[in-house]
Amino acid sequence: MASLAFSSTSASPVALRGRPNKLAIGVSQSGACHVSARGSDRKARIFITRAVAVEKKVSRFEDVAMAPPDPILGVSEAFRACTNESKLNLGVGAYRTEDLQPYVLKVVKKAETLMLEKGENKEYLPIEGLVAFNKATAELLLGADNHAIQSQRVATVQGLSGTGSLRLAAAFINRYCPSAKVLISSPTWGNHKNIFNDAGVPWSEYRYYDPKTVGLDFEGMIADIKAAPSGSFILLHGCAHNPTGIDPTPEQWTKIADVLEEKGHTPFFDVAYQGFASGSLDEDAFSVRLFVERGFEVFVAQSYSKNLGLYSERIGAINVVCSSSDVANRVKSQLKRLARPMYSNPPVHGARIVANVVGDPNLFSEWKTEMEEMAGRIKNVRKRLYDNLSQKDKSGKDWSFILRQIGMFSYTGLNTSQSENMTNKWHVYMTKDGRISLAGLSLAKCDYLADAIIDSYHNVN
Ligand code: PLA
Repeated sequence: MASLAFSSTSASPVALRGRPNKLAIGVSQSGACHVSARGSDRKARIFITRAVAVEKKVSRFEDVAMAPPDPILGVSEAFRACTNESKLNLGVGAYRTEDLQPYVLKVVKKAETLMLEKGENKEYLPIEGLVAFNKATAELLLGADNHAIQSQRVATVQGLSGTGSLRLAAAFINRYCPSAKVLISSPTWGNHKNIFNDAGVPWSEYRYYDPKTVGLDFEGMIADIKAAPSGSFILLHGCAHNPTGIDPTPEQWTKIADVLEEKGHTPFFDVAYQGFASGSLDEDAFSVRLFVERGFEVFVAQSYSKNLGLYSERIGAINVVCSSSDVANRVKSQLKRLARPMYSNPPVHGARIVANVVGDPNLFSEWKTEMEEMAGRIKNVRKRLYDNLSQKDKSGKDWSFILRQIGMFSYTGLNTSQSENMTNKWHVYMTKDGRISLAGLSLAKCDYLADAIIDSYHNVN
């Protein structure tokens, strides 16, 4: 007779209820199953069928604790559960129309129609992804005439959007630069820390945001980057810093490059908002192009979630600009080697959309127009929110920092309790760090939001 011991707090015979029951299951050769209890209940013996025994079996994962909700994506779950009519989801950075509806770009629909007409197949992609996409994405980032591209010094591998591309690069750093540390800005997009933690890459923070000026702590940033061990990877947001919406000026980028050069650090750019910050793809690639121009070896993770609205297609790339084509070939081969056991090869649909849009001059120019429209709507909402706040708030507080921030977000300066008040009292769903996504706001809702912010700022500590 085989037997298996396990403990249960679930429904059990009346005699055992309320006690942590130590039970033993026995299965006889006939397939009948009996359960016996230990200690004072030892005599209790119940014959049950095998099926019932399986139902009552306690999980081997009993000690697995409930994970906390994700600080960003968990906000959307809470929003969905809320029944209040005034509710607003300003948590995740996802673009909405003025009617607060999700938006599929017209160029995306056109590209998809073309793909259907061509009758594309669903064969596996190579590990590195769609070749036409990899070419298009590197050119979009660096400019088609960029010397690094022309001399084949860029290793590009299609990734599972921005997050997956960052994760692949982190795995590469862990394997090939095991003693190197990554420096990330304080604050940064919350998932950066998870990505490097899970990849086993040590990280620390450099100063970035100065609450006093609600601006960049440039001196602090430079001092911390200088103090980092030589050869560190410095994670930089290419444009539209998340969550602060504060970017270095071109002069400051030059100074940052000087310090990285001096210290032998490697820049690692996260470009999740190209075209979404200024409305111009080229302008938003300024920082990355500057570092490439200066001869750095550079990591750049790209995402098409925001600028092409391809959130759930999971399309992006990791580019490693290397000092020679030979090194680039080897780096690419190792990125592929890392990708293969993780997810084998990437999905094709989003890659084809990007390749079609970027590769067709008409679609490309239509995309730029639509992107300008999206960036423009966010700018209008930003301005309206500022106007409402300045008109309604009689305390004399200067809200102009909202106008100086760029991209999808505004970092309001509201603390955790104030942010909680926004949600609990006003049904405005947002992250606890005081960040609001202006892409989820309409002109019509700015008035309501301004009331919520003023109340939370002045009446909650
Ligand atoms: N990098 C930064 C700086 C981001 O803000 C985001 C997305 C990503 C990478 C990854 O996006 P992707 O994987 O979809 O390409 N940040 C969002 C969503 C918009 C999120 O948290 O996943 C945000 O609300 O912050």
